[in-house]
Amino acid sequence: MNQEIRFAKGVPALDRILTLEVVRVTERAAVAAARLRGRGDEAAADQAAVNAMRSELNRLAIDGTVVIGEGERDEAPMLYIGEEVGTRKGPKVDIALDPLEGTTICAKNLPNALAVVAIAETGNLLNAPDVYMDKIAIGPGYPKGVVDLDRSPADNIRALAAAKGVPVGEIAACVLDRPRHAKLIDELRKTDAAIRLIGDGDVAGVIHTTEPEVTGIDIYLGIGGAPEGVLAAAALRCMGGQMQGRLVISSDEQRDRAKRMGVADLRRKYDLTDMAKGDVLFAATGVTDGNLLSGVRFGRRAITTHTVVMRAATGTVRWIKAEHQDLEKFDAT
Ligand code: VTB
Repeated sequence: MNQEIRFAKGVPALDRILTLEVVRVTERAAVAAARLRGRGDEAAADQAAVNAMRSELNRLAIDGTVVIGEGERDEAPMLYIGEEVGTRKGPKVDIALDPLEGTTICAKNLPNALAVVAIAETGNLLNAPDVYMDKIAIGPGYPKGVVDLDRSPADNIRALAAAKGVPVGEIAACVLDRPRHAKLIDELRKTDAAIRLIGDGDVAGVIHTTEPEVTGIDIYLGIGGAPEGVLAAAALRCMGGQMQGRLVISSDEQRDRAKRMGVADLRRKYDLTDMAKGDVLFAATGVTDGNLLSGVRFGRRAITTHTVVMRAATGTVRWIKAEHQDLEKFDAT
């Protein structure tokens, strides 16, 4: 699969060893966040995850630049956009990350909080500003273009049901539970589709479309963060599926920010490869229990983590359940 990516320059695009090394980065962030699950303190959990992810990233043999991170340099002291990470002895890569995707989920100990990282060759990840993005995503196995951001939600649901060969009432859509989605939810309900309303965590929401038999989700729709859109696109590039996104710019300040980050056409409809091109690695470790990944377990003798790690060039998806018996490694910086 995807031979043209793998051998584009006669050598594998990304070092395959990285595929396994990157697991430690999300594992460590997830463990740090999980220690603060259910404490009602979003900021503390996020900070713990950021610290842990950063120190582990700096051990990776990469010459990395954060392109999707914790924010712009003046607002985020660590893992800000433009921060250079890794040992600097290794391939030049761009990194999209979210040490704790779903800070509120973690603070409330609800399902599907994740620690997430995506790595691609320099220039291959969309440098999305921290604004909203309108998104639509489905899993693999459907004809290209079966759904489209520019069609009505009802048309999309009907087309998806027809392609899946099921009645519309058996299609389930995942939507962020926000007042801005009142009209979308109303239109979806009129089609008879089932809606799963989620509080946060649309990276997980998009990923869930790739395994509808396990997650019960066929399609993700609605407006969430643009950085989360790029992370989700990186995951779908590896797992298969279709996704489109369009920035939602609601102020002059946001427009200027987007322009500064190199977005020429603010109304552009991005597809998967516009958001994550070439070879891409993606890893996510469960912080809280979720539909595809279990959360971190603190046992008497070991800490158990559950991670999915995958690579676009080969389409290999690995589910790694790790038992960490050397508990001190999680305390060292
Ligand atoms: C979503 C959600 C994230 O931001 O992208 C959301 O998936 C969008 O922002 O987990 P609003 O909360 O303003 O709707 C998160 O909640 C993360 O911040």
